[in-house]
Amino acid sequence: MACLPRDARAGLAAPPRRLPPKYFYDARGSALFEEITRLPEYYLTRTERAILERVADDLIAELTPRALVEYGSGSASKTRVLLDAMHARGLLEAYGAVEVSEAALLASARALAARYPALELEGVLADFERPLTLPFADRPRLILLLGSTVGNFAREEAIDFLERVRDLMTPADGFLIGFDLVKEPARLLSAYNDPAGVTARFNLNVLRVLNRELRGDLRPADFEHVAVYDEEAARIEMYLTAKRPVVARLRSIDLELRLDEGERILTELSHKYTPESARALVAGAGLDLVRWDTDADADFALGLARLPS
Ligand code: AVJ
Repeated sequence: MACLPRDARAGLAAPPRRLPPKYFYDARGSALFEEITRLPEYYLTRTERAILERVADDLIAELTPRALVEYGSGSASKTRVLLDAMHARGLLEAYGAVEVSEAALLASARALAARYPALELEGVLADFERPLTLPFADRPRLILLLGSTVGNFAREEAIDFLERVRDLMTPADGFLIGFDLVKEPARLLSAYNDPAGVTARFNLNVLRVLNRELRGDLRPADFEHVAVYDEEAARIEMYLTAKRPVVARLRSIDLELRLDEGERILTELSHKYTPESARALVAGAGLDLVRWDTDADADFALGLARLPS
C-alpha cells in the first residue's frame, strides 16, 4: 500500500530528491487532474476517448469479455464507452477496479451501480504497483490500464508491472494499455506547461499533501513547477524547483529539508512511446501485442496485449 512517510523519507532526505506521483491524487489533486484532462493543450484524454469510441465495439466483438477490470477507477467516462459496448452485446456482467483511494473506489462504484443496476462490482483497495489479485478470473476479462498511466513507470518498473499482470491473466483475457506517443517536443511541453497554470497547481498541490499528512510547513510559493522533455529518454520530467533557499520540516517523520535555490524535487516521469518501444515493452513482459489502434495524427495509442498462444 501507499506509504507516504516511508516514501517521503526515502525520496526527500537527500538529493536527487523525488516523490512518487501517486501522492498527487488527494481530493484537490484529483479535481485538478480532471481539470487538466479538459485543457486544450492536454490532448491525451480526449484522444484516447475518441480511439475508444471508434474501436470499442470491434474490440468487444473480438474478445467477448464478460468483466471489465480496471487499474485506477479513473474517469468513468472512458470506462463507460467499453461498458456500453459490452452491454450492447449482452456480455456485461461485472466491473472491478484496483484503486488506492477508497473514496474514488466508492464514488465510481456508486455511479456504475446507478447506471447498470445488474452489474456485479468488486473493488480491490491496493497500491496497483503491487497487483496481488484481480477479480472475476472465472470469466473472460478485459483488463484496462488507460490514460498513459503506464508512462509513470520507469521502463524496468513498467516491465515488472506488466509481468505481474501477465501472471494474473488467463488465455481468455485481454489487457488494453493506453500509450502516449512520441511527438514534436513543443506539443508535449505545452501539454505539461499549460498557460492557465493548472498543471502547475496540480504539481504544487503535492506540497499541501505533504504538509497535511506529515505535519509539514512547506510553502508552495517557495517552489516553481518545471516540466522538461528529455528526448533521449522520451519522457516528460516534472519537478518542483526551489525559487529560493528553503528550510522546512516534516514533523511527523522528523525530517528537516534544506534545499538550495534552484534545487529540485522530481515529482513525475511521463514516458512517451513509439509503436516499436511499446511493442518491445509488452514483449519484454512476455505478452503478445495483438492489436494497436491510434488516432489519425498518431498522438495516442491503445495496445491490446494477450498471453502468447
Ligand atoms: C495520469 C500519469 C497519465 O502523465 O500525463 C498530467 C498525469 N501529470 N499532467 C500524465 C499528469 C501532469 C498524467 N497521467
